[in-house]
Amino acid sequence: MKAAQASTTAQRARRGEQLALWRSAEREPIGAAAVLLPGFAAALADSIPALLAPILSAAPLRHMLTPGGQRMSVAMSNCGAVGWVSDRSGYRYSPIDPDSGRPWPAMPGSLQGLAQRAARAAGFAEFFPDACLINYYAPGTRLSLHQDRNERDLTAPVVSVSLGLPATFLFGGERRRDPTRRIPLSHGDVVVWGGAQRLAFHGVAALRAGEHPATGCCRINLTFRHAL
Ligand code: MD3
Ligand code: FE
Repeated sequence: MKAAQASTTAQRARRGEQLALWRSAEREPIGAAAVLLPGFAAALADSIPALLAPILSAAPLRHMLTPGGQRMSVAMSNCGAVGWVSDRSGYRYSPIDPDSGRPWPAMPGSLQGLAQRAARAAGFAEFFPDACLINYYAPGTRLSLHQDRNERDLTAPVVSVSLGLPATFLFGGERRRDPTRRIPLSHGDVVVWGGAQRLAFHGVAALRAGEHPATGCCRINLTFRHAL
């Protein structure tokens, strides 16, 4: 009975993903190698916050310090073999949560599977995420323009899953001063960033206050990475 229910949920997720792929001829190119998959995670999205609860109780959200000593506006945690950390000595991936001294919680198989299917749908057949960064946005939280370049193999994509309140993603070019495009991201949207777009400057505009049934007053973004 339990197994039958579990496979039904998984089947529903696959069907939702297939529909999402068909619906809008479904690959909206943002740039040469960034693919927006609107609603790709819709079937799983409502259940992800419950999946994150035990992870966030073992590795609570925290505001890390930038190398310059500024407290980040986004609260973060991680699951997976390694997690992204920042402090006065720099940005890096670490197998240990510096706040607890213990390994990060494991990445749930259902999330890893979702990220792999999204990567495959965007043309990345082989994607083995070993890190999932959990970003928590309260109203007013923003993420300033930056590049993600701490991953060893920059040919691997980054898969982003948006949950809860909508946000405006800012997508720039290869130089910080390049103009940015504003891309709305909603609950259940997935973006796969790879290839030519992998080192683009990007950020998130200040989150507008609101209420969402899945997350309450906030937005959560998961980014799956092959870090090591
Ligand atoms: C484009 N997160 O965690 S996800 C980050 O919504 C980050 O929390 C944002 O930027 C968020 O580093 C945006 C989309 C994203 C993630 C990684 C990228 C876009 C990217 C790496 C390269 C290019
Ligand atoms: Fe980023």
